[in-house]
Amino acid sequence: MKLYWSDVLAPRKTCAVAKYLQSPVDYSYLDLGRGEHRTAEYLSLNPNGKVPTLVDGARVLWEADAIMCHLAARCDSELWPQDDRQIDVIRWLSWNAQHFTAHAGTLYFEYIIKARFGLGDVNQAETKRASEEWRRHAAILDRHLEDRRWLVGNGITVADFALAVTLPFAERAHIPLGEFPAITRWHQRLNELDAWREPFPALVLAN
Ligand SMILES: N[C@@H](CCC(=O)N[C@@H](CS)C(=O)NCC(=O)O)C(=O)O
Repeated sequence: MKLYWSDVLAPRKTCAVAKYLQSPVDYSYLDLGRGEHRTAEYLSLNPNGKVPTLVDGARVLWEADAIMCHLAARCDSELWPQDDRQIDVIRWLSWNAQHFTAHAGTLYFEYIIKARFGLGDVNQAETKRASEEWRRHAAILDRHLEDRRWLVGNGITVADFALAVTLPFAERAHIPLGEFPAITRWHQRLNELDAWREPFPALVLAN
């Protein structure tokens, strides 16, 4: 399997899952600043021109959540459960994409990505709206996690990797994580995993 990645948000969760599962993956780094995700060759794999992309034999997969599920299914991991829990995992992945990480992602883009790639000033109206929306959804997650270790069932799943993806950047992205004690505890639990703290292959340091 070959995983095209870069050291940004969506690939982070796929790299974390690949490392956690010790998946047999060859990593291929794309330098977004140099437009390596917009070459004709890469666009033939991922017409969105986004990272990550996974190539597994004849199968080409884009969308980080689908890639995480595929990696887990490949080794029959409970990260992608095969029973009733699967519906709950899908529920949280969907909620996350539409709400929780959508709003945190706006903050990550405004405060981190814009500065990194020289894309202009922070849009204050956008960050105000995103912070309010994030807080509203974080309150729902915080209640859910009050008496749970992980999002679904008793074990970690791809949903935990997906929902937490912006939280390592909370301070720099002005995400008000500290207001939500149960989310903070849950993220500390994830931080106990090497794969979560340091998901990217060493290659990134060489680039
Ligand atoms: N829904 C996609 C989002 C992928 C995505 O937006 N990737 C960003 C990095 S986090 C990217 O490739 N940005 C480069 C660009 O848009 O030019 C997924 O989950 O894989």
